[in-house]
Amino acid sequence: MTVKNKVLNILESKKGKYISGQDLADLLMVSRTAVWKAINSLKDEGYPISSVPNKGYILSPDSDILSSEGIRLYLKEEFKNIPITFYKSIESTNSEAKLAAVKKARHGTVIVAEEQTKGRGRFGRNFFSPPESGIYMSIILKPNLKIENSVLITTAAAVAVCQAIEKLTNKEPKIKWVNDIFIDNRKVCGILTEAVTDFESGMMDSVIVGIGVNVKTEKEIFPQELQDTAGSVLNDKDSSLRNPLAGEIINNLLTISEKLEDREFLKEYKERSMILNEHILYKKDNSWHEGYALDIDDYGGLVIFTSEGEQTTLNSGEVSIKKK
Ligand code: BT5
Repeated sequence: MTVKNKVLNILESKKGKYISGQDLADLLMVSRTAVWKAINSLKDEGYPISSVPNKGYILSPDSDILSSEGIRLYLKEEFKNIPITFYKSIESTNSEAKLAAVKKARHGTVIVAEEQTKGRGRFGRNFFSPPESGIYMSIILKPNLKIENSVLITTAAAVAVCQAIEKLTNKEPKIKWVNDIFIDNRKVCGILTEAVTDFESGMMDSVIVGIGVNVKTEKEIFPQELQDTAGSVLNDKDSSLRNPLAGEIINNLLTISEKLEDREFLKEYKERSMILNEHILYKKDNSWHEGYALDIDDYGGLVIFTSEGEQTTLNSGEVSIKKK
């Protein structure tokens, strides 16, 4: 870790409290000049750090700058050393993570960005990813599962995000099968799971779980076509939730992924489902059909009772609740 990252680590952990340059230098076993250089470089990057004579340095309590060190602070002890790479701006963290996975990145590797210029949704759609408002990250998992289990990972990630939001806010997120998270009937998070497969064995070599959360995106910022459907976890543009929320999502996902096969999380998924026991519209073979959402099966598939009176299971696709 560079001196700059070490200084940031300490300032983040003491956010809103002073620490003297001498104490920083002693803690890190570097010179005061090295500390001073690191502080200046952090200030240049936009960190709201003030220096007050006789008191030292302080990172503003409102600081909400997303960073690898900021996130790492909130990781559980067993995950503290996962590789986290932060980008100020990137086309897509999932595309970057795919490249890293091919180069044998380890389980738990995280790619996170302040902004995406080509954020991706499913089926070639876009995910709007403006700066200073959301979390856009991809986590590489090595789950040792067959390819047919990939939906299971999306469902696990949805539970991980809901648990994190519930822990850190008073919100009650709901899941719209399979990959969307809603608060107050607005989409606040989308998940895109992509697998790098070993064709010989039929096993997933790596799975890239891409998670985009609108943490405090203001309504006016969303493009016109999303204004009626997209929302944010918080309505407070001054909140400083991004590092803790990202950390908690990673903690939950890595914990759940250790025991994916026991499928414990599916119970939680069902409890938070917006569509179970509802009349729905679902897309199959490129056209919309009516049905009733009965259950989520052991692979994360949606079990539907069709309007023709038959039972069928969807493993991917689109659903919406039928307006009464
Ligand atoms: C998703 O697809 O919702 C998956 C989004 C995954 C984004 C993450 S961010 C980190 C990682 N890197 C990436 O490049 N992607 C992942 P889908 O279910 O297909 O939904 C896409 C649709 O949601 C769009 O067609 C819009 O209608 C809507 N949408 C786009 N941006 C949105 C946003 N920020 N908030 C709410 N809805 C949005």
